[in-house]
Amino acid sequence: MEFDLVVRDGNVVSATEEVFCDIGVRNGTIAGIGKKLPKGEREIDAGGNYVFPGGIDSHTHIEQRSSSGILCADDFYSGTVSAAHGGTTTILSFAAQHRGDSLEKVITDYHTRAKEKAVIDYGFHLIISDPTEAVMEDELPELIRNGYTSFKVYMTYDALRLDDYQMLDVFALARREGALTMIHAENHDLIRWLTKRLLEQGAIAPKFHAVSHPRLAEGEATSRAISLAEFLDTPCLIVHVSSEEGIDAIKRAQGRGLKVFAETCPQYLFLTADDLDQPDMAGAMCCCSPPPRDEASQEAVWRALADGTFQVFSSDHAPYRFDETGKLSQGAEAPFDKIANGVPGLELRMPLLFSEGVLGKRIDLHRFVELTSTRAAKLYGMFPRKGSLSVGADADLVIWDADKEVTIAWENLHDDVGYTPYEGRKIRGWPLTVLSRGRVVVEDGEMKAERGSGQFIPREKPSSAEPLGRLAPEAGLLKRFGAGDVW
Ligand code: DUC
Ligand code: ZN
Ligand code: ZN
Repeated sequence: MEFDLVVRDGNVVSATEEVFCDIGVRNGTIAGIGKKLPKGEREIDAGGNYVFPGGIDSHTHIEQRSSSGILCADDFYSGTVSAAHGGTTTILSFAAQHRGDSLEKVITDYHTRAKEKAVIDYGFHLIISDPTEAVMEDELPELIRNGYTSFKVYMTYDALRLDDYQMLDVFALARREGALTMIHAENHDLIRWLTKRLLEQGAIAPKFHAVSHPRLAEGEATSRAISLAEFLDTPCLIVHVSSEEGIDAIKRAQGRGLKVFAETCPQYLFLTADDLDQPDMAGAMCCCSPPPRDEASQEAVWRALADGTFQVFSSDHAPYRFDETGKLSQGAEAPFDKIANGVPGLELRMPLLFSEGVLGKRIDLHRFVELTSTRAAKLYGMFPRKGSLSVGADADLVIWDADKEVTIAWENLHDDVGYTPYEGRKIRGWPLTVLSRGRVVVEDGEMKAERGSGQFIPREKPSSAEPLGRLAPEAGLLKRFGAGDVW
């Protein structure tokens, strides 16, 4: 038979097209797209439902140990099972360097964690917190060449942050090696200054986390990061943008033609600072950085999703249980600055955006696909293998029931976190069947894939990371004045 599997009669939607047709799969890849394809060894009737490319969640923290030693609640089994139930077929997770770590060891450890457990495909971004000579001269360039073509740096957190000088070093390396730098942009000293004053007056409850990370801290750091990247003529991607201040800085840069990309996440559309104001520390469950803001910020984020300022919508799934292993590791009444930062969301990422974004008429279906899958594949060097409904692409498909009504309840989700910030919210639309490389991973709400059946995806150097060729004017001046290149 020509096909191992035919997904028949789907309303097939890509980032640009919508066609009622069949998709034929052979050896895990898409081998035919058309009407009335010949019978396959296995047939799945899509019944006129949408068929999307499998979701790509390009910002997840799985089985990651934080700099203060707290382990995320999800390992690569529960994390990928949960992702798959929500329509995601590829995750990019962080392999986090803590100071003193060699990158080679970090990567080896994360591979060991993921290999035996993942049920869907995965890749790793590095987190660089210690740009030593060995890291910058040898380890990072080598890893970039081996398929780890993006990394994240932090401008805040004592144990992770890089100063501007180090950021310049990192940007210079990214430019030279063709990697994409992801940036956590918040002004460290503004947060530190405010935190000290809040704690001094006894304002320690979780809600003060939202006060201690002001929007201006995000706006300022975003502008600064963009300036440093522009100076070195290297693209960058600002992660988890939450505020109009951040969005404005990004828009200004994009308006000047710079390659500045940006990501936002469900918590900035569906939560506000008021969700941190709950009795008995419960607000800790919604503490993340940057924090959720207010309704005007939510509107600004929706607008920036619709107008293309954001290219990716990821979960920033950073799962910590509401107990002493996670959120309350520093005690049941710990001050806000000692609460592990992060919220869960990888299973609900696509359903939330579909329900409120597509059905709420804020974005169209193509933008939904672009934001949840296709653009991440392009930005991070996986396209067209991932994020594409084309012959030769991996058969990562989601058959999506647009009418299914769901009342969100953690007990129906598949992560190991113990709560969801979206409990009780009513949404419409949920995946019916999820296929990864032609394998049925989820069917009728049941997990069908084996532990360890997900594959590591080495990534190409992405065109997103190619410099514009616009070095700062001082480069020309330097040449004219007769000195050697310092870039
Ligand atoms: N940054 C992240 O990317 N995730 C969780 C917390 C943080 O600060
Ligand atoms: Zn971050
Ligand atoms: Zn994150």
